[in-house]
Amino acid sequence: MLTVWGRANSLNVQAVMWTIAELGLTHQRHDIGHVHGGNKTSEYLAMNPNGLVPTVRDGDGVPMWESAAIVRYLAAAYGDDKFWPRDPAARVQLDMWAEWIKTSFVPTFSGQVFRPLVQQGSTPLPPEQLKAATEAVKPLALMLDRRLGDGPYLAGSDLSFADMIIGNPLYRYYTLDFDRAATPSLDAYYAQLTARPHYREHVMVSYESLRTRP
Ligand SMILES: N[C@@H](CCC(=O)N[C@@H](CS)C(=O)NCC(=O)O)C(=O)O
Repeated sequence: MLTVWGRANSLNVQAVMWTIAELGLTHQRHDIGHVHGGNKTSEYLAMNPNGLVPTVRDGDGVPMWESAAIVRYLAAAYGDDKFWPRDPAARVQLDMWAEWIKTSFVPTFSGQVFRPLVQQGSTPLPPEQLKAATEAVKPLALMLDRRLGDGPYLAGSDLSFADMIIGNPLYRYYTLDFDRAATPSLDAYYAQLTARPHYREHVMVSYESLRTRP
């Protein structure tokens, strides 16, 4: 039994929950973080010194944090060879894109576009700031679009751990109202993900409550 600490509307919790669901693993989740609080208590910090969500425990194992590391753990522990290629040379071709989305796409999109827009409150973002931010996202979306090609998934016909990390921010990317690059392959990839029941349940989660700071 897996125990997950983290609220359902956290991007990083969603990657873990989607993975758990795709792998069909038994779990329980506790709402922690943002309006729920609970992530700065000494008990929580003893599990996750970052004080962020998610934190996961597999049975009575040592707690894990950092969502992408948790996704990789779950994939390696419970996924088949398609979900987690055992061949390091095959796996790195997927993993480099998973790493890239966490370290390039998400900081640019979430940091410069999503969070400023969602948290702008009654003071709209200056148009020139928004324009510069959206222009910064476009080459990254185009890069992913070129890599995806015919898909339907990053690895081709089979869903893998890398899709858990790459597909995860796309719900916010596609539902936020802002100027996106024309990316037919990325659009088709997102459409494919939205047809998956577990993606719909765990990733397509409203972010309306994030408009209010706790
Ligand atoms: N790199 C970490 C980032 C974790 C993170 O920033 N979590 C956010 C939610 S997405 C958080 O805990 N925010 C504070 C809160 O929810 O109270 C990961 O991928 O797990």
